[in-house]
Amino acid sequence: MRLAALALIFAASAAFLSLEAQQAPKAPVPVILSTDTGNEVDDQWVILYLLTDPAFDVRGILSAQAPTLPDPSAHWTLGVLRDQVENHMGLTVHPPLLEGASTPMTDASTPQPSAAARFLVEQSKGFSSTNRLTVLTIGAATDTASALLLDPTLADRIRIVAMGFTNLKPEGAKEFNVENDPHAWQAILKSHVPVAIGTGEVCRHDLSMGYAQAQQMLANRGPIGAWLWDEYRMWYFSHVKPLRSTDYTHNHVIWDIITAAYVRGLVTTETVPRPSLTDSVRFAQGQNGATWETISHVDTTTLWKDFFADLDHFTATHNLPPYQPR
Ligand SMILES: [Ca+2]
Repeated sequence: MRLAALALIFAASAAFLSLEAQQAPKAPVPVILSTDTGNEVDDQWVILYLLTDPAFDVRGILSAQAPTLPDPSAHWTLGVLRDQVENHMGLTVHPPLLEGASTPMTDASTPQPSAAARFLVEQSKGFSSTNRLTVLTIGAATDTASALLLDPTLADRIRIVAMGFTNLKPEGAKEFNVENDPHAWQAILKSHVPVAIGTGEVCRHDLSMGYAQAQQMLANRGPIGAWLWDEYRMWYFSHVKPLRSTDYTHNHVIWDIITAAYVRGLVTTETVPRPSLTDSVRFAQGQNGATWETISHVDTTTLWKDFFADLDHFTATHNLPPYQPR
């Protein structure tokens, strides 16, 4: 009897402790973002989320190359990034912004040196395999892969959360971010760095946003809401809506935010065998026993609620410059 009573008391206090642990605010997650912002309209949402939600401790933002941007593309991206952070968000004090390499890797074992890759190696130094720095890759993976090649021990101190690949079928490896530097992904998959991936297929399913929905969600949200809506609207008319048609049923996808949703714990994932990548950008069998984490679902309702609560709080507490269409 006495033992049973003791066990009951122990179980009750353990349950209380675990509840308390769940309710205690979690420490912010240290992250570095690598983005090809300016190329599409979704990277902006990730930059905003990371810089407005106290759950993220942003240590730096790296500008990534993309062949669709003016040359030298990572330099151009850096300018867009600075404009977004300093002019649209009005931040005079912000995490360091670093320029990445403007050209992709030439093979899977030669790094493209850049200030961004060196910064990533340097920033990782206080981290370990039990306390990893999170690297969000939402453009070409050139700088992240180059950092791994510059210092292979980096694989023991970071984890990568990326938006990339169309789906997990062999031919599904082809996708904008991956095709912008397939060698980078060959190097990442070959290394033992932990990788979580959000594919285009899952983004399309869970992060599609219709014209009316975007308009409604971004209305009355101050200069930043006006900016995001303007960017969405311009992209929608140039890339989504068929020309000379009144068909507004097509959606656009806020692809890259899947990586931030992962860090916020708003996704479901599966751990599956980790593939390798061929030179023709197809998945092939990877090393025996190697795995990666694939995102299968995003809790979109909670994600948008959290995103806009952070944005509204930021707008209410900062003296933002009025939105000037550029
Ligand atoms: Ca992107």
